[in-house]
Amino acid sequence: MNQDILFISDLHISLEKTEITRRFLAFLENQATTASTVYILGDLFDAWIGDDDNTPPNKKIKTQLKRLTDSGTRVYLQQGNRDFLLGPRFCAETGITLLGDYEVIELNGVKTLLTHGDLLCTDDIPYQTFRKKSHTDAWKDNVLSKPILLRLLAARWYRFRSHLHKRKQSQDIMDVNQQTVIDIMKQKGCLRLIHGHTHRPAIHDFKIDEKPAQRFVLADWKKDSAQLLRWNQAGHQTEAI
Ligand SMILES: [Mn+2]
Repeated sequence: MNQDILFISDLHISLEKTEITRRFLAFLENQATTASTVYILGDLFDAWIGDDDNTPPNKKIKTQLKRLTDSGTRVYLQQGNRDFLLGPRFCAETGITLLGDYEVIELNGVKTLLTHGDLLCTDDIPYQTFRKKSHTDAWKDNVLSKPILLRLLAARWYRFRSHLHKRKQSQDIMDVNQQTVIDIMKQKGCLRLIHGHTHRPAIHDFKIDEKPAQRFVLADWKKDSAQLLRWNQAGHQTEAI
């Protein structure tokens, strides 16, 4: 039995980005079926407006995820800042397991912290303020009670605002805050962190209390490039999809 563990994030699947959807469906049928476990570390979708939205390509993706989990591959998902409304119904329909904002797993005997990454960008104060508000039950209940069409329009508006926000902010503010990274890794007792969100794929080496630590940043998927991070007994490698 293959014990490979695959990590992906930031696919930002949407109706318009047909090539990314195609790549993801191919990934589910190929690499994912030969792995023991797949971790999707957030922003699978460019906008998720509720588990009741079955507009394309959502239904097809749910069906293929279900097929994968039925075949025995475990799939774990963290919410991103774009798809934090992914909930229990989506999990029930696909057989995937939703993880919390911070999850600690063991990879080759090393405690490894998983997170989407937006919580690490603590220099972006307006975003963190919005995040706090939008993660309350009251905010979510209010949004999810609106008709789908209205939510689709609202999502477009948010995406546009987020685009403007990103243009206006300096590059540094949109990246992780190194002190926040160290604080949370110490708090969780981890010397390895894997996250996405920043769209700055890299492996960063640093020290926590004189001990070597590593931060893996997963790549976002684009029309012409997509990546996965593979872990197995031999170690890790980045692969193009
Ligand atoms: Mn993100």
